[in-house]
Amino acid sequence: MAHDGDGGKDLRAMLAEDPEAADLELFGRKSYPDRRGFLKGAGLATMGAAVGMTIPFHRNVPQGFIPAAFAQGDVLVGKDGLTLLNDRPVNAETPPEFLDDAITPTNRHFIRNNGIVPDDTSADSWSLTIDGFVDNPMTLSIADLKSQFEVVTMALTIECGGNGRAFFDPPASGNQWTYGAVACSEWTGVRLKDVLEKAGVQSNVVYTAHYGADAHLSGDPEKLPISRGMPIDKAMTDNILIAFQMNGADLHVMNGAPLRLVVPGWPGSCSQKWLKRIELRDVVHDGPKMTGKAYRVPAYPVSAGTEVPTEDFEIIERMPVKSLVTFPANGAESGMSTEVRGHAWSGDRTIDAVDISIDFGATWQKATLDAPANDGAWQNWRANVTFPESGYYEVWARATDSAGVAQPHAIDWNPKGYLNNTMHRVGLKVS
Ligand SMILES: Nc1nc2c(c(=O)[nH]1)N[C@H]1C(S)=C(S)[C@@H](COP(=O)(O)O)O[C@H]1N2
Ligand SMILES: [Mo]
Repeated sequence: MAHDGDGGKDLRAMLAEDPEAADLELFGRKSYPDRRGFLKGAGLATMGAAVGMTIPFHRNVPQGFIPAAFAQGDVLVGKDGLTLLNDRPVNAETPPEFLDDAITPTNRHFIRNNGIVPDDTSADSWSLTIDGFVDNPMTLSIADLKSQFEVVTMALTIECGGNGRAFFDPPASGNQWTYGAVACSEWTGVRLKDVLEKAGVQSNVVYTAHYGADAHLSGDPEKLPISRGMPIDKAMTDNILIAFQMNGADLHVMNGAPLRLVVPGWPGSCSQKWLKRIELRDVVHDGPKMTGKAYRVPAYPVSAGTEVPTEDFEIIERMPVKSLVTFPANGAESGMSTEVRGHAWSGDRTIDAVDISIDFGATWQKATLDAPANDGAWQNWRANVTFPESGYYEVWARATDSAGVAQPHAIDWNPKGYLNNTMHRVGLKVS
């Protein structure tokens, strides 16, 4: 351990040598309750986003340093109440009771990063390139997007393909999302379709390919953390945005500032953040997280734990019918009657009904269901339930979509734990 001349300890040298040991010795466990190692090796933008402002002396920040701001309060400035699942890359989900708003506020929108947030996310110098099989390849600034295309605002649901992975048995590797890798914020931007039409989609195009500015975890500039795409027919639908605002303000840096795709109803991974380039391809895109077992499921039901050959996997397209109870919270105490409420959604479809049970599925009552704010938004629902006597109850919610498909009690297992749309159950202590 390095010491300075008069016997005091040289913080910078200690941190350079062994950040975790230094942090422990200097600040002790009590100063940083659950934050040990948080942001270890994180990029500057992650640090800046975490403390909520730029760090002028960032060049002096030792590798592995934990900003003192993390001693108290939230890990991520501009986010509130999120559960941190991983710090490198940053992944955080929102407990269901914090998703109670009809439109998800930015501070409650989950974060799913595969790589390291880009350092430079300034909107003024940002550019988006449209190329590949197009008649007019284009590079556009955000100002160009605003001036050349109609600007629209839509409420759009983004759900990670792995939401609910925590409940697979045998367990599936990856972030152990429970319920909260889903959100429906209001996004402002231009329609992807309008931009692609201006670029002139050639007749051989079958798929889009999306590229962002985030770096691979390895730091290798040749590697991309994620680059996904979608069939061109999907890309030409009206409710896919290239968004530069979220809930009426700039995007949060963790949610893709200053520019991202928002593709409602399909796995969140289609919604490329820090969007720099869209390429139109004459083959199904094969970027990182398009192939192998990533965002792919066996083409047929398999029993739990089965080894499935990679060639039997297919790309996940629309997300299945699902609902969430956002009030009351699981484990809450309740009076003899209460309002129960939440949201329901189904990729590329609407919700026809949400049914509620307080007797473990023996009987069901219909919830009042709102229409979606627009195509691609989740639907809010509410019901008043009355309990016959005091005791422990579970509120179950089951959504049925416009194709008549209802949420199951249990779903087929798949190797990577995608598409878990089992009914949400909330336990209540009623008296
Ligand atoms: N550039 C880039 N875009 C990305 C990702 C990423 O790691 N890098 N993660 C994707 C995944 S897997 C999901 S679920 C959504 C999550 O969006 P959010 O972090 O704004 O909630 O972003 C997608 N877009
Ligand atoms: Mo995701």
